[in-house]
Amino acid sequence: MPARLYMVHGSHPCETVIKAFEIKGVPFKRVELPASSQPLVMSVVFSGRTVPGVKFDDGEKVQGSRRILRALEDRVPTPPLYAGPAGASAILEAEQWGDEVFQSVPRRLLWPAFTKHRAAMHGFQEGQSSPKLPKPVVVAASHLILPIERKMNGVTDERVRADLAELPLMLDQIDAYIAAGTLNGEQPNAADLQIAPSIALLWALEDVRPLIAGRPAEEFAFRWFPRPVASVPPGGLPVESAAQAATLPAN
Ligand SMILES: N[C@@H](CCC(=O)N[C@@H](CS)C(=O)NCC(=O)O)C(=O)O
Repeated sequence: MPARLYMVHGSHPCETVIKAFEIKGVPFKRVELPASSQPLVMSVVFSGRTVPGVKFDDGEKVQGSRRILRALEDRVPTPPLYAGPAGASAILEAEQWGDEVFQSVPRRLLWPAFTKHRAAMHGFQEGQSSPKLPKPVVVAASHLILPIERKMNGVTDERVRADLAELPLMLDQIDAYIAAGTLNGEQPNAADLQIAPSIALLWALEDVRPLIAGRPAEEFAFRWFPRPVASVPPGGLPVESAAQAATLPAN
């Protein structure tokens, strides 16, 4: 029995793990959970609430994108995910930042953006293994899903404004990792796999896309991952917070 990846379609840390499986050449089967059901299912099958989680062929269960990448590296050391000119400690530090700081930002912005554009949720089903639900069903289901996701991800108006204000600095941080060679080397490392899918999901938010456009971070995001086919139209997020923060004079 190949490894089983418990995932939600479109989840960016799940994309991290899928790409790592592909790079390592390890066969795996996807167990796709319906969006917002994962706290319930994952708490029963694993110990925590979140996807991704993997049941390896030897029976070991590992939950969390960083832990899963480590487990893959232990099982299949080549090609290495923690080696490269930048050195392992720089890769580990960037990977940790990508997981603990940056990864939550697209999650906190996606759901409020959908609140204004519920029908846009329909396009995000593209590529899922189960049949796509019709648009009116998706819009009806959004009234159940959006409040759950907002609560699950700690979305508040203040937090959204703060995320948008901090986003240009976070993108600067990514551009600096790229300039230093920590990200975007010849072969993808664990930090590349952690950070690129978060930028890709942010790029799917048309309110946020202009903040990313033309940066080294944009080209980097789509070097190993495809551009999202679905997007959320502008107007759902108070992007003027980000614009104001970007034009504040440095002191
Ligand atoms: N940082 C962790 C957590 C991942 C995470 O928060 N996943 C979201 C989906 S993108 C989730 O399952 N959320 C459910 C919840 O917070 O209960 C990782 O990289 O594995």
